[in-house]
Amino acid sequence: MRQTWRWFGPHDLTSVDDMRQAGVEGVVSALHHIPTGAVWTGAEIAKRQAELAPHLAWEVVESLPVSEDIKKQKGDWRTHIANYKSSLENLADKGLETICYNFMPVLDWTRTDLAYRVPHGGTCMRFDLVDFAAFDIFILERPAAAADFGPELAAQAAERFAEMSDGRRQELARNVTMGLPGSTESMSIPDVRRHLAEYDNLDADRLRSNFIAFLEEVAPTAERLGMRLCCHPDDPPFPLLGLPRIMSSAADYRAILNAVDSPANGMTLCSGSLGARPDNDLPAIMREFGPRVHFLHLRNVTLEQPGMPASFHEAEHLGGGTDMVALIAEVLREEARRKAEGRGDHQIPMRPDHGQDIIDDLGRKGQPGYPTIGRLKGLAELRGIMTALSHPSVTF
Ligand code: DNO
Ligand code: MN
Repeated sequence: MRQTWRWFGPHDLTSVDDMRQAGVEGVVSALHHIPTGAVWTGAEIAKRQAELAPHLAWEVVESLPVSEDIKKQKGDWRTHIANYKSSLENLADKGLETICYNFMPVLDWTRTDLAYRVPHGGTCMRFDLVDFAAFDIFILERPAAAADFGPELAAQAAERFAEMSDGRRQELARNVTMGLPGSTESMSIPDVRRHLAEYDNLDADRLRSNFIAFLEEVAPTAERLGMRLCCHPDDPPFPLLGLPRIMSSAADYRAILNAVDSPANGMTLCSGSLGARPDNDLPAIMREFGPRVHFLHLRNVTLEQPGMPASFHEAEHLGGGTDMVALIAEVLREEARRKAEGRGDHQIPMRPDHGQDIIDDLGRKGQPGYPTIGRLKGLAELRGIMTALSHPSVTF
């Protein structure tokens, strides 16, 4: 596994030296300042590379975002697909081959709390189902929300909302609508309503066929350029706000990877996102999709009640519900197979995904989920497992 780290650019609170001291081998980054749908030029790509040189290199793109127009096949979607291909050409030209993206309508990740206190005194991000229902029913006032949650949850949400201070209501709205890729800005409630209205007649089947149409266009380009596209799962992996979600389970990935059967059409295995659903068996998913797993996000979540959807919080990397040792063992098995086949991409890039805020992270206002010390701890723990399982006395 190649040990990588997400870096948001020169304004990131983690410096290049911090990454080097954490033992990072390669960097995951994106050009967040370029509007979604526009072309990433060679000059802009080279600038980010220069910001890391000479000590580190940009090795994985996360994310090259897919526009809402492409997801809906509306407006400028054809231009956006052509631009996506141009961006791929420009990235390949600069040596970048692994491209992560997601296909979630409107929002990227969704949490109700960005600094939930855990017993050791640190904080983490959390998704509270009752708070989320309160947001949906009483703040967003989405007409179908109460019925979607059912009477019991809707009643709990009403009680919770009545007890909430104005400050907490505002904070909740800000947190839920913050999941824009690479940004710390929230969407306004009217903006969210406008976006949702656009999906009124767009169900999961239609979203899936739009996704396949996108891949049929871009995967051949990526394959020709020797690139690996890898779709990040829905986070959390269940429908929210009445929007369809189509990359939440092994069955979802099976459908998409089979529909466009190219090595360039692959998966970002995010154990934290998929792990928020009890029927996702992460080691089994790694075993099934191994040859098409091009990037790994390793983190863990604790489900707070049985069933799905459920509240959850982001656990320490080796805590939570996913057996990280079993998952890493599957990754190492896959890497050994690739090596035996002589595949050039036998080393899969991994990054410690979100971390808890601990020690000097507390009180620093960085990108939510991306603290320096919390991730450094996660990386160190994951590296320990990788090192132990890669020891010559262990064979696969
Ligand atoms: C959550 C994070 C995501 C991810 C994007 C990729 O698990 O890894 O926010 O960065 O969804 O497109
Ligand atoms: Mn992830």
